[in-house]
Amino acid sequence: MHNVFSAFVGFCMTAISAWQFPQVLGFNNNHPPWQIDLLVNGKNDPYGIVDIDDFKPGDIRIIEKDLWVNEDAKVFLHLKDVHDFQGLQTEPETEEELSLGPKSDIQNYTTYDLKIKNQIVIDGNLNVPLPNAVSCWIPLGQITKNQHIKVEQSFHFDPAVTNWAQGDKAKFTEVFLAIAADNEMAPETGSGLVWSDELKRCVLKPTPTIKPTHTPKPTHTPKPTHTPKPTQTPKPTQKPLHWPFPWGQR
Ligand SMILES: [Ca+2]
Ligand SMILES: [Ca+2]
Repeated sequence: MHNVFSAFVGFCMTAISAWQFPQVLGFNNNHPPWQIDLLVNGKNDPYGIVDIDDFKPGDIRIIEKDLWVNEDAKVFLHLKDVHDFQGLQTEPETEEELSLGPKSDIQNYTTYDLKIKNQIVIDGNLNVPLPNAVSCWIPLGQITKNQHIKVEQSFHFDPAVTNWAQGDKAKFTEVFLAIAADNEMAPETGSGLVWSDELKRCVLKPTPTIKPTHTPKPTHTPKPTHTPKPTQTPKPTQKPLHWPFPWGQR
């Protein structure tokens, strides 16, 4: 009855630039009721799903997982908590890091792509840096109950990486989430990042546009009451003057 699974996946490069994926896996038992039961590689406790080694710079490493849900579901993937380590220090690495300074951020030299049921979620041609796929829920789409669905993650390590990366390691946690297919919620990680379907990477959540508050219409100004025209003062009748004037007016 577990529907969230966390996989602790690690990279490491050996002294001969080979990569390995040691991992510590765990899962979350205490899930909200709106989540759907999800199995990853057939297990509620998928310890040891990923185990990859000999991953050379320039290599493409593909990791497949099988998902299964007991109800039609929308599935999301969250990669989080990326950390890098120096691991084994080789002599050429130590020499190069004398000028570079300590450096082990191999995740910044790794691009990531993702497919589910052979449908592309993150296209490899986009060369999305792995850190840009971290800290948001990546929607994987809807899957049908009681079917085995293949998820394929690819990691591409920069072929131009030099000695500084020898023996270096990076690790991150991954979490799958399944919710009911008719659930319209968009899960958030709390990191402030959300998935951009346009850019195919995690981006800062846009600040919601605040609608201006409604400006009330001015209250109706009553028309002035009809002011009666002043009554017309009749012009005094003028006595017409007639020619010839009466003698008495000359
Ligand atoms: Ca290093
Ligand atoms: Ca190292």
